[in-house]
Amino acid sequence: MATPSKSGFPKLPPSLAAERRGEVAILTLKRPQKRNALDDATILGIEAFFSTLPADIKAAVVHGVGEHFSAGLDLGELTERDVAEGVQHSRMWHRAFERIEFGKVPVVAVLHGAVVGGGLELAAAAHIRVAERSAYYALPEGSRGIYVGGGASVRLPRLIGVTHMQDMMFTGRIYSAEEGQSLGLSHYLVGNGKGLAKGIALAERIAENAPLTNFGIMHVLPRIAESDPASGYLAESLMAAIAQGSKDAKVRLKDFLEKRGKKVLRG
Ligand code: 1HE
Repeated sequence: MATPSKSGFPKLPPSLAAERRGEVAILTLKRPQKRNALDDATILGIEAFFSTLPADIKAAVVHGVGEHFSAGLDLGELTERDVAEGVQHSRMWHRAFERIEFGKVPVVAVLHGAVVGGGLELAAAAHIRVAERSAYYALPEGSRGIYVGGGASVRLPRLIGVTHMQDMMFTGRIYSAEEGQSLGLSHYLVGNGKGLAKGIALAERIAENAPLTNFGIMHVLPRIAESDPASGYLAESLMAAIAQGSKDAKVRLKDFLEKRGKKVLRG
């Protein structure tokens, strides 16, 4: 694992850059000359970044520079791997993207242009997705004679259902940003060039929540949703009791009752 530098972020490959904005960490895919294709160094850099976030970071944003979010797996590296090496390679992607989904902080992905193959797998590992109107989604693995390997078979059916994913893989279907929004690929749809500001604003909003609440939303909620109902209800009760007992909850509830907390008014 890379050692954190003075900025608090680990040393990253040239395809990635990290910066902080207050309590929000921003990871930039910056290999536009290759359409932000994800080579091994980039995947390991993503893993290092999300594994070593400074303790005071409360949310993160991932986005890409250039015309596209990401063209997916770096096909140039997919040379003569044998089956065993292929499994290890896919497991490396799983490890890295698990650091996003089940890491330290909620992650917002900002999408534009091509969000394809492994790029869509990266986006699917984030908790919130903001898409600009230029975004489009595809799983070209079928036509390349390969298979998804970065977690899509688990994460995409949760978002769009098995049959839409089958359609994407069988037929190479491309979904537009608008279609992606109605299918559930993105949570927010914004104009071109507006995604990063929206993503940062959302991350700042998320960072305001009590850390234990965000922990519950990230780590407990998805497990409950996929468990049998009885264990789900039990896990939910445990999480609710833990959060309620925290100092944060006491302060925030008191703030509301004493008219200092924000109301839930329509914006
Ligand atoms: C790449 C890659 C890449 C571009 N690996 N080098 N992903 C794909 O099947 C998508 C492949 N890419 C494309 O369809 C197009 O590049 C785009 C539609 C994304 C962009 O088109 P365009 O016209 O802007 O760029 P370009 O001219 O195609 O590409 C510019 C350069 O980036 C060019 O290299 P150059 O040295 O000739 O300048 C391309 O070769 C290079 N490039 N995409 C390597 N993907 C864990 S399993 C996940 C499995 C997958 O992700 S499969 C999906 C792979």
